Amino acid sequence: MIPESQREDRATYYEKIAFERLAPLWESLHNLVPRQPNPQAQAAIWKYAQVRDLVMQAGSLISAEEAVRRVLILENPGLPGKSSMTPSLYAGLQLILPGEIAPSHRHTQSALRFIVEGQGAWTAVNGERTTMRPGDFIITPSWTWHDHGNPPLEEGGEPVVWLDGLDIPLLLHLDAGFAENYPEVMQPVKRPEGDSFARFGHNMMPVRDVISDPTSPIFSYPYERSREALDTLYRNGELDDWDGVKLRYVNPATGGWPMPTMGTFMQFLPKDFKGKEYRSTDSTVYCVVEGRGTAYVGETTLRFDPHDVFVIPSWQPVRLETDSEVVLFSYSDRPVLAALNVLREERRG
Ligand code: 1HN
Repeated sequence: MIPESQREDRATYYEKIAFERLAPLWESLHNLVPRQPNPQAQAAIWKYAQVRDLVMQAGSLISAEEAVRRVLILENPGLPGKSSMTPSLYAGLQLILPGEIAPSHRHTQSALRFIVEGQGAWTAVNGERTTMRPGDFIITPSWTWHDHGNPPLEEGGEPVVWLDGLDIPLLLHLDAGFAENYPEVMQPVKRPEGDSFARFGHNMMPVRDVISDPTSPIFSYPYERSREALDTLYRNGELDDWDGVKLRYVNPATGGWPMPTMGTFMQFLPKDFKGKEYRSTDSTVYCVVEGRGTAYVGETTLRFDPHDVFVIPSWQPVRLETDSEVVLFSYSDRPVLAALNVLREERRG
């Protein structure tokens, strides 16, 4: 132990140097350079059965147009007031009602939409609309105009809820956020629905296209396709002891991630799966598409049902178990960690 007199000398010294905007590294070295990640973010789950009514209630409190985006932020209990799920990722549940339009804008933050409930709403990106169905994964690339809409009740519109995933905390940290509103409520539609999928969605692409954009030219990855791939692989005998059958979504033009800052995944776990333990330095947000099970995250047990959202912070040991066949969508900051060469993964035998 340090003698009292020395402690006082040091405290006086720290006050003195603070006037010169100096601080002693030796007091914070262990926190600044931890032996391993020590996340403030906690493993946590949002039960859809508990939040669904609250999301729907927002629908009668404020219009999509007034709200700009009618979203309930999912805030990690370990990061209060930060509007963050993890230090790099944001998550929210967005509601759009029949007949509504969420006005067009653009920002440097990349966004993904994962459709949770309802169908028939559309999102427009780069002059093309895509129709939303449950389980679809949709991209809004950085700095692209985007607006969302839902056909009126008379045309069969129904409330649609999706999970928004954005790299908001990362861009905030980097002070790299820009945003602007489109002069009209909606951007003009310039290409028919399905145009980008026809160009890039069939293991082919336009013959003379040169790809310079890091974000995928496909902006909707329909659930039907992803589900069929997982199903076929499982029937062919594919089953990893940790992940079950897990695929990552790709940018078809590069083979890389769909977006520079977020990786996305879809996995299938059979009934009574008892996954082995793993951990990774990417922080992952999961959305349950089908089935029931449990994620054991360190000391925390997360029981999940369809449409629940849960988060696994960096380097937390996790095991997945199931009561039924399960399909999980997830997104993480893996491309960022990989680009910085600090992606670590440990799969325990
Ligand atoms: C945004 O533009 C959307 O376009 C959703 O749907 C959530 C959260 C923060 C900032 C922009 C959207 C957002 C957002």
